[in-house]
Amino acid sequence: MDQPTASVSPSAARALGVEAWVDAIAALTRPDEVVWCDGSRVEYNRLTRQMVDTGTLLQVNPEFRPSSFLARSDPSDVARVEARTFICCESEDDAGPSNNWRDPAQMRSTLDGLFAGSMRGRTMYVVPFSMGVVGGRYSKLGVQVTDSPYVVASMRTMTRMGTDALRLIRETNDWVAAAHTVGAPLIDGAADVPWPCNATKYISHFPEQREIWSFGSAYGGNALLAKKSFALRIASVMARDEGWLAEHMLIIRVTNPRGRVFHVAAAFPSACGKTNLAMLAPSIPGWKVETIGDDIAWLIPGADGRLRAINPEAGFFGVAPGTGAATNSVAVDTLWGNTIFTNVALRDDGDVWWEGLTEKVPTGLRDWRGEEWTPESGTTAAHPNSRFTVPAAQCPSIADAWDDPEGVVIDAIVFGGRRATNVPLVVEARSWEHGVYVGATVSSERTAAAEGTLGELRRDPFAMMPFCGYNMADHWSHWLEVGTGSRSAGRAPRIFQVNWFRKGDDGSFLWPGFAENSRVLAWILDRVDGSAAARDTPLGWAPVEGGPDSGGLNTDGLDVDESALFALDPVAWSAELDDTERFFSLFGDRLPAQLQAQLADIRQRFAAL
Ligand code: SAT
Ligand code: MN
Repeated sequence: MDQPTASVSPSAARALGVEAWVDAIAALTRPDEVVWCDGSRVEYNRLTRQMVDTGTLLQVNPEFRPSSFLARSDPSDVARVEARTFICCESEDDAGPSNNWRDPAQMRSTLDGLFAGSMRGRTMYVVPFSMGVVGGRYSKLGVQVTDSPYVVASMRTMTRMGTDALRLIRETNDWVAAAHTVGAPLIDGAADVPWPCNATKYISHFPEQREIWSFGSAYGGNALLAKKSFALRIASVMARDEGWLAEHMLIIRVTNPRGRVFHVAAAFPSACGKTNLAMLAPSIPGWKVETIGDDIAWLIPGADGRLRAINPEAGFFGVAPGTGAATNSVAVDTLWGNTIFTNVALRDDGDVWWEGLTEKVPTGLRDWRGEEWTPESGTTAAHPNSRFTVPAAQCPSIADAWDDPEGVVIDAIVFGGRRATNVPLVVEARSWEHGVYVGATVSSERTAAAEGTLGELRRDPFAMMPFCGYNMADHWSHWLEVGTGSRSAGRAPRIFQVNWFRKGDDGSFLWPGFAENSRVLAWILDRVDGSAAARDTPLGWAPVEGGPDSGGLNTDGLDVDESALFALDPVAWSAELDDTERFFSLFGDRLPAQLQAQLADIRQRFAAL
């Protein structure tokens, strides 16, 4: 290793190029060795073999799934830690009330202390990558350093990583810097553990410097910094500054029975079925859904006023439990090999298993901690936030255009949450402003994707609450500008709200969901196409009653209670709108006046019922 230039801070060294930055991080963290990753298959094979040797990975029986592995995390490191996720911009107001703000200078000094010597006894890997195809017009570059080979292997699946990206990084010196350590130095030859991490965690973002510093975790969004940290938190700030949108959205291509092709972007909070919708196998004849992305969309207004979208990722980091032949057979078929599973259960034949994969629970299971497990154990075999990491290109429903650097033109935007009450199956927003209001008021029951109390109702505007790198109210203003400003030329996509999760009085789901969601998609796209009928409701345009013969929602052959699915209880809604008003008030004078006006308009519509 070259001797680094004395005491140049990594942030200052960045201006001198990636080598200088890497040297400065190495000088701070003092790894035994620095390895520049080339992103090759050979390198991936070497790393995974090495992790099998050290016990970080178990090889899944290759007869069932070639080149696939199981990682068992430390039981304290199983999900994103939102309380330890920080936005460090100069002004606290710019982070807004929905982020944990820290003073950048203070955070840097805390991190300097924590990172000092944090990689001793370990190898520091340098991971150059591109979000979006290398060299693509809308793509962005990044470099992550990490002392976790598990993170390196995962990043190879989730991004375009390696030599081609590095060449552009050197050429342009325009890249996002991401420093990651598990925070577990091996001092004096101390023995390692399969999943090193630290009880102290900091997932820190410096949006103004386009920098990420993550300490103490190796799990998902805490550690795969290209994902939520870069492609959402940092990218949302780049997007604000440059006039585009970085969103927590899946992207699909849908063909209707008449052969017309549409593209849909849809935002749902983590673990609310984005991957399932992205890989939907329609239950109704003549419709076809192809996958472009399952988690993140970068939306860019084109010169023609239309929004184009790319999926900046190269893989899926999907929730395993609940993924089975009946719910998402496309995902099951995607996982035939080249997959890293984390915190799922292991069968005695060496294959993996999780709740919902098969109806019948196999015998001889070990749970996600490696303990013997039976259904009587009183726990789940797979952790509720257990994941698969798999190349997107392996998905049988992947669209040809999924990696088109020009992106696809978006026809409809969908917002959804997990709501047992109040929110109808589907409505169409009356206008772009109303659609932004719909996005801003998404609320959802808490899932296992982040730490916290399951089921608790929380606001999750645009499904971006944990992921917006700046003031959420400014994000709403930015959306208003993108869709109604001069560049949009009145050609912005239509906006819809859906809720697959409404329950009846007996507590059971009112809508079957999964493949049947294609019926809702069909109504949405028939609206875009001009062929579906709708009635005005206080919340927007809802399908007319009377089913497909009247141009309404196709529920043929389904046993569903449409009136319950679309019921609007004025008393419950009055309370919900009061809650929205309280929520809006958190944002003070940053709240765009148009959203306050939408709220007043909806109140009036309920009053007039
Ligand atoms: O852990 S991740 O943030 O990557 C997954 C998620 O919560 O959506
Ligand atoms: Mn997500």
